[in-house]
Amino acid sequence: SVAHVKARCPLYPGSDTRRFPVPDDKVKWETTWTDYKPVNYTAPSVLKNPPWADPDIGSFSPKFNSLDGSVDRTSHVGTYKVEQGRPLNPCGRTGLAGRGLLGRWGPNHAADPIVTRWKRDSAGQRVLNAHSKLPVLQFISIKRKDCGEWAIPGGMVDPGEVVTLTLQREFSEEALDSLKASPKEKEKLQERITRLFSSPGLQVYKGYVDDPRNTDNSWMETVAVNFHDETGDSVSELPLQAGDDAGQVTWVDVGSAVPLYASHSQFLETAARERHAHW
Ligand code: RP5
Ligand code: MG
Ligand code: MG
Repeated sequence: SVAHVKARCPLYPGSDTRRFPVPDDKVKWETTWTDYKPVNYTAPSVLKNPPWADPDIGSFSPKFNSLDGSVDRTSHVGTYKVEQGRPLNPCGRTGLAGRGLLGRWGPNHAADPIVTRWKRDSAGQRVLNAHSKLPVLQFISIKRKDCGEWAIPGGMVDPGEVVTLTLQREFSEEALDSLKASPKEKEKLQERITRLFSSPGLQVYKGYVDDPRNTDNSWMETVAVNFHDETGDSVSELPLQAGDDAGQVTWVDVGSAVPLYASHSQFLETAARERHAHW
């Protein structure tokens, strides 16, 4: 796997904790580094013992690298090492030990729904990029409340939840604000969602996410799936409304010029290339 960069951001998100600086050539655990002294940090919100978080290690000894009750502690990238009872980040050092803002020791599983359509002009013709001459894709993007960055409306897989359901649920919560809808509105939203997610979609990524919240012992992994509406008729009618961890929601042109949260640009690049779209 590629060396993470955002997982080494100097200031840990949502805190005033600074990571122990890790240079590129010291990221790999295989590189001996006797002076490595990562800062230990687990956010107060995690230590409060919410239902989505593990207890602190000590009396708690989860089954790593396996299904642990309904919690999936297997990694998409293979078997990870466990040292002194703590799982080791498969991408190497981050300068921070503990869990930071993440609830699970080891992999924290997420799913990322990428809903796309072609960008069209007022006459309904597909818009081509002036340089690449390739048609431009647009995806439904949310502005994350935690960091203000634009992102795919993804979220965590609940224990026992199948990823196909996480994709639909997170899209509904963050891009359609389904949590605040009335029972009647919920029913209508559910109908649209079922239609939109009725195709299997195109899996564009499965693996480690270079997320700024990652630590030496906790990290994000995801499955990113592209649901594309060729005519755009159906997705263009979706009642976009930001909800949950999203502050805004809108259609965003797909391309290398737009900076996105964590490794999300990488997922969109794959989707664009697979669909012969501009990147
Ligand atoms: C990223 O964090 C994943 O790619 C996914 O988009 C997101 C899940 O975390 P929350 O949105 O629930 O914070 O690593
Ligand atoms: Mg969410
Ligand atoms: Mg989310």
